Formats: sequence, structure tokens, C-alpha cells
Amino acid sequence: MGCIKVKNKEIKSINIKETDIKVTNNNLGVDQIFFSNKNEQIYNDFKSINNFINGFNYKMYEAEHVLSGKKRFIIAKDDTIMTQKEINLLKSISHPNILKYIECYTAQNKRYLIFEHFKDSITLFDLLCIKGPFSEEVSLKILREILLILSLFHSKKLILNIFSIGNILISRKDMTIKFFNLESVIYQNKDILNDTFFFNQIESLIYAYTSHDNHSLLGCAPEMFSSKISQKSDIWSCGIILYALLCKEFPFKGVNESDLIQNIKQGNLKFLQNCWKLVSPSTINLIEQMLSIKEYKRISLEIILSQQLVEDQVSRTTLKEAENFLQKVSVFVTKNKFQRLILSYLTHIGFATDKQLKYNEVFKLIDIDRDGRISREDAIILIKNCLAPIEALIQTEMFMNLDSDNDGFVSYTDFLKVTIDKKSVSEVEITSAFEFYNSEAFTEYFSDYFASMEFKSSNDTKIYEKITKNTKISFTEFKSIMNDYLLE
Ligand SMILES: [Ca+2]
Ligand SMILES: [Ca+2]
Repeated sequence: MGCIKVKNKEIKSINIKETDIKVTNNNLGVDQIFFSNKNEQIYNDFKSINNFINGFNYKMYEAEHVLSGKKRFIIAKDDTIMTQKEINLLKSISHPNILKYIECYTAQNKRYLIFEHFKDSITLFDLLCIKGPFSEEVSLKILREILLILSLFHSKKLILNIFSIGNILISRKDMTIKFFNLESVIYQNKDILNDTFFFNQIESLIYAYTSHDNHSLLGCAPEMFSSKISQKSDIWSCGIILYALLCKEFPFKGVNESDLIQNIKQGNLKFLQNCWKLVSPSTINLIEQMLSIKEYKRISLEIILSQQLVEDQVSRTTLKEAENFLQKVSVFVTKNKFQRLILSYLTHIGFATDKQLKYNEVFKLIDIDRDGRISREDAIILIKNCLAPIEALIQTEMFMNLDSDNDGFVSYTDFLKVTIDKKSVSEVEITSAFEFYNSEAFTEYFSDYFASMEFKSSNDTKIYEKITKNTKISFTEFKSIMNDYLLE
């Protein structure tokens, strides 16, 4: 019994079904073009490359992007179907709490995934080792952010599957978090139970636990060792994380991997350490409900989120910012497709300036059902509070115009485009956008796109004619078109 089932299985080759790869809907928005894949040496485009994290199946570096002067994270992985699957997922998902994916380089059987940089961050595991255990307030705050990510994934019928505090970055400044390394995310479908891919993951985790001192196995739910997995398995992992944050120890341990798996399956939960004396009974009760061995008894995500673990801090400033934001929306939607496209590009490469980040709270405020994307229903609740009924209706329609891939939701990326203003864009970024405008990808992809453009002013008509006739506009013209928008 000590030895788990998967150990006896003959797993020789990875056999991934089409469904694993197509984790997203096919209705790709215009933004997809930005996620380029380059076949060049990464050293040409990046400098000061420093090792940041040595993961079990990846290496993470900190580097400077030569062209834009921006810092980036680079994650190097083997060029496998799993890595391709992760890239597809990253392209389709955007959230304030997920490290933003930018582009990819392929060289010598390796993939180098380029991400936004996350200032002053460290893995949650490392921070726990240095500063843990955390107070109840801080732990619940971190848990809440993790649950918001779960909510986004679960609403897309995805299971985070294997995740640990080693795959979460946390800011030392304000304790916000960002997930990375989403290789193990799987699509919840009927076939999941017989998925070789899933068994392979567990198998490699067991290997990693003993040979690489990797902690991911500690977060696996008991049913995962009996060939089962569901969204409730993610709740278990969250329970393990909450326990660890509060007491700097994992609830289930073992002298070796089979002992550990046995202990997880028995689920004998204890709160003996002194630190638990400082934790409220309701939080201990929550951990017990999250770490219930039987899946059907385990508390659901909806119930945890409805319990208001941490008071929703809707400050006056946030409301004021929300009103500000709605004004920006009405300006944004009157701009022509060309300007909007360039703004989308700028969002893509210059993600997360401090000025933009203050709007993260506004995003969370509008996303009432907390699934990480804004639906018409979400938007209308906030807008109704800010405006008179008829105006609110118009403004809601305007707001939904931000949905670039027409899937009925305004994503975090769509949201951020609106927040760019002149002060957050540098000369270097405008230059880099101009280079993008002059690239082959732009010409190839956007000629049809611009054919459907409607122009209002005579200035716009001139650009339209130039672009559709493939006559390039000059940098000065380009700059004046963008300045025109950015001034407002
Ligand atoms: Ca929502
Ligand atoms: Ca959308």
C-alpha cells in the first residue's frame, strides 16, 4: 500500500491528447500577433543575464531587454510539447496575479519564455523560509490572491493541478503575488482519469521529491495518488499552502516519498505547534475543511470566496480611480483601430508600469464575481453606481467594446490598454512600437484588419490610404498620431 499505483504503471512515452494542447477557445483576438516566436540567439537581444531561480524543470533568469531597456524574466525550458502547451495557455490568459508572458525564443532544443519583470520579488517559498511564519492577516491575504487565480482557471474549466509556493512570486514591498510555471495546468474533461500525461507528472514529482529536494509533492491531494483529480484537488493544495504560511511547516511529511504519500492519504491533521495559539478558530476550521480527505466533503471555492476572508478594501481612492477609468474608456473607444493597435502593443511590451498598476484594484473592484475577467454583468454593477441609468447603458456598451477577442469578457490585458497615458510611455517605447509597425508581421497580419476601418477625421483618412496602399508612414507621422492620443 505504501507504494503508489502510478509507480507500477508502465509509462514509457508521453501521450498528450489534442485537448490538452487546445486549452483555450479558438476565437483569438488581434493581440495574439504580439506573441512572437524568434529563432535567434537570445544573447543578441538581452544583456546582464543573471540566474534567478533554479527550478526542477526550468531555470529562471533576470535580464535586460536591449531594445526597450526594460528588465525581463526569462524562463528556460526544454523544447517539449508540454512547453508548447504552456505557451498556448499563457497567450490566452491574463490576470494581475499571473506573470505576464511576452514572447519566446527557440534555440538548440530549448525554449526561452520571456516575461515581464516583477520588481523586488522572491518565491513565496523563499520568503517563508526567511520571514515565516506569517501572521493570520498576511496569510489570509495571500490565500485570497491565490483563490482569485483559482477562480479564473476554474471558470475556464482548467485545473491548476500541481502547484506549490515555489511557483509563486511575491513582492517584498506590498506582498502581492504572481504565478509562474503553469506547465502542469490541465483541462478538465472526461478523459482526465486515464490521462498518461497526468500520471507522468505525478511520477516525475516523486522523482523530484527524492532526488531534487522539490516540494511540489507535499501539496498533492490524496485522490491524485489514486488516479483522480478535480478542481477540488486545487482546494487541497491551497489548504496546504495556508497551513504552511501560518506555521512554516507542511502538515504532512514523511521520511521518504511512500511514507509521505501514506500520510497524505490518511490526512491526519494536527495543530500542535505554538503558532496555532495565535490563529483564530475560524481559520483553523477553514484549513480543516480545505484538507478534508474526501473530495465531496471538501469545501468549494465559491463558499470560501463568499466567506470574506479579508475585508474587501474598497477605499475612496479606488472608487475615484474607477470613475477616472470610466472616463478613459470613453476616450479610448473613440480612437481609431491603428491607435488602439499601437496602444495594445505598448501594453504588451511595457506592461506594469507603476502608474498602471494602481488600476489593478479597479480591475478587481469591477470583477464582482471574481473570476478574473469582466463580463457585461460585472461592468454594469459598477457603472450603475457611478452614472445615471441611460448614460450607464451607453457606458456599458462602450466598456464592452474593449473585449478584443469577442468572447464576451474584457480581459485584464484589454483593461490595461486603457490605462496607458503619455506619462507612462517613453521615447524608447514609441520607437519600439514604430519598429513593430515596420515589421513583416504587421504588414502580413493587419492589411485585412485595416480594410474594415472606419475613419472619422481627415487626418485618419490620410493614414488609412497610406496603410492600405502599403505606403509606410514616417516616424514623425507615427509619433504625431500617437501623441495626438496620448496627450489626452
Ligand atoms: Ca468576472
Ligand atoms: Ca475577451
